[in-house]
Amino acid sequence: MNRLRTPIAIIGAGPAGLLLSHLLHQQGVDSLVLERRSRPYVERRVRAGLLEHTTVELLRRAGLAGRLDREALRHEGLELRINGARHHLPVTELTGLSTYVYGQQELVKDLIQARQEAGGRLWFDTDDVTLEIPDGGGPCTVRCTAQGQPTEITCDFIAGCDGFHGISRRSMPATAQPAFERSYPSAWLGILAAAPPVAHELVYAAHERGFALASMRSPHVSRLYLQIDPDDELEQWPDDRIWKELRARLDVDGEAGLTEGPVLEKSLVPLRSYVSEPMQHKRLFLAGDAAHIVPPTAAKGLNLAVEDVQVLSEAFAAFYGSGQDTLLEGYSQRRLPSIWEAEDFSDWMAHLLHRLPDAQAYGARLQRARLDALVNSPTAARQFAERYVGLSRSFAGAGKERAWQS
Ligand code: RFL
Ligand code: PHB
Repeated sequence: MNRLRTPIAIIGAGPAGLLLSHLLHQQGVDSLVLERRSRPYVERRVRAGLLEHTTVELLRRAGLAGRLDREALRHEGLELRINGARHHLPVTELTGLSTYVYGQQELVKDLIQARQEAGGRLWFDTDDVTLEIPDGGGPCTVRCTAQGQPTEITCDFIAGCDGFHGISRRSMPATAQPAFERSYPSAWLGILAAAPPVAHELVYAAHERGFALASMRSPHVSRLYLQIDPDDELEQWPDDRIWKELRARLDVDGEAGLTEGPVLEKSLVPLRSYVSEPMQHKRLFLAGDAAHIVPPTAAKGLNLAVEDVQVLSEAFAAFYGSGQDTLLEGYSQRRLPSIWEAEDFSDWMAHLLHRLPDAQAYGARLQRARLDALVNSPTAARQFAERYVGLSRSFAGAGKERAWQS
């Protein structure tokens, strides 16, 4: 049995775990990152693409935006296509802030490189992780198989950054972790294709056949999504069916602006919302998708993960700097108002744009009223833009007293 000690064991080398370890290092706190998958696997995993201004600013301040600043695409607006009619939303004009398109796997590559250059400890291919968090306080234990060897790590704290299906949240007793969740009667089929983007901005299409999103990763690579039935399997969606359906949903006057190309990757994503509240159990702290999930429609998950680890790294640094645990104990309370604002906007945007199971129902009429307001009311457009760029999260009430109690 190998035995070692680290101040903080971080479970998961996704954006949350890697960035946390980088920010801790910059504040003089050591950590060890344990990742179940191989390095090539995490560097190739295609997921998010849209980063908020605040996320990019944080990456710049952390010295992580060199390649991002050269390669990311800066966007000032988006296009809505509602049953074949175009509507432009000038997001930057309405908020003063831009959004950026930069693939999550590119960010993960940048983070891994930065950690390795700084001599950070990242253990890939680490299996059988189990956590022991003593009830009475005191050090935690992480057991795992690392490089084929049974290994025991003693640490002051564990940061659970292992995503929605990870071990960390499941290591909390059910009583310590009331969960709030919602599922949706849809899934997303996503493809990455070697084809130029549909437009220079993102196109969100609310069509009677279902939602479609035309995003991108570069001027030569498109990222495209279709709302599909949650029970559908990938085999039911050969490439020609996907292109045909995208064409139908993105169509404006017989023209979708779509160029077909080889499909490089194809995946299914169930839509769900989930919040673990609180995000802490004794010396275990959850961050990113391990703590909360949103439907990807509003592009919030990665941005929330970045905010979580910024707050958590400051709290750990305060603990190691002055022995104060006030910020650590306040972590959930500080994060939850922003998280709930993003949960609300993501849920609202999912309901706004996805085809509902019964197109004749009351909910479908509400959807139509909301789309009318968004297109016709400058106030509604401004509010949407503020929520889309994440500005509204800064008003979400962290650290403020509630006038009412629930
Ligand atoms: P991740 O990325 O899931 O990383 C968790 C890591 O933990 C590892 N792991 C374990 N390691 C050790 N032991 C175990 N037992 C382990 N179990 C798991 C995993 O292998 C993995 O490496 O979580 P993290 O770091 O919290 O990052 C969250 C983001 O990945 C997620 O929120 C975003 O991808 C969400 N998202 C989007 N967010 C945005 O802000 N903007 C977007 O444009 C956006 N688009 C999207 C998205 C998510 C999507 N899908 C696939 C759900 C588009 C899609 C289609
Ligand atoms: C993406 O490019 O993956 C993406 C962009 C915008 C969204 C969701 C996903 O709202």
